[in-house]
Amino acid sequence: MRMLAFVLLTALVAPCARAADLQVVLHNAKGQPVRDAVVTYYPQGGAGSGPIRFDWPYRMAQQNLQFDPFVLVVPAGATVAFPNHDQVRHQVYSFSPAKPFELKLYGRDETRTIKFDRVGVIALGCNIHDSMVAFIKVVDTPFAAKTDAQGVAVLHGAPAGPGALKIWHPYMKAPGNELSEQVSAPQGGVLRRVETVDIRSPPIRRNSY
Ligand SMILES: [Cu+2]
Repeated sequence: MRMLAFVLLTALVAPCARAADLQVVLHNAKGQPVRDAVVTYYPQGGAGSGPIRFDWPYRMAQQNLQFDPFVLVVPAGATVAFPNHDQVRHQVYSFSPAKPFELKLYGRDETRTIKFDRVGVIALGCNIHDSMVAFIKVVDTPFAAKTDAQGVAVLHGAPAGPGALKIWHPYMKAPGNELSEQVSAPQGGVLRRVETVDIRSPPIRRNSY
């Protein structure tokens, strides 16, 4: 009888389609954590409709002659701000097919915005400072996160069932700088993947000014 009560209780608190968290832990062959990788998840049954929103700012600042952050994830259709916090002027551009653009020179405490409609990777540079490099990853799934300094990314609320888990890093040795694998999100709880990835050293760029 007690067993039956337990089973009934479990059935009550566990609705049939609970969402799971997907946790990805990335390191390189030396065991060092890999940060700034973008982890996305595409449930086979679709991710639902409606606008995608992330809880971090859609902002690519210029500070201390660098872009900040190094990698920014935004949903397709997002408008990204490019504030300049430096004393000097920057001229931000991209040749990437997903959104080629060039902002005119602009100075301290000024900002510009650009809308990114197409899914893809936008490599950013500055015409004045060759060492400034950053990437915007435009995605079409609500399940997206960046690995932190410990190499960890967590995607919350993935629906139970199969789907494609993708891991992208601008310097990953893989076709399109991306790995993809089929996983199955459990009914609740956490699916944890520990992955070893091969990351190239970034190209050395020096400022020519
Ligand atoms: Cu610059």
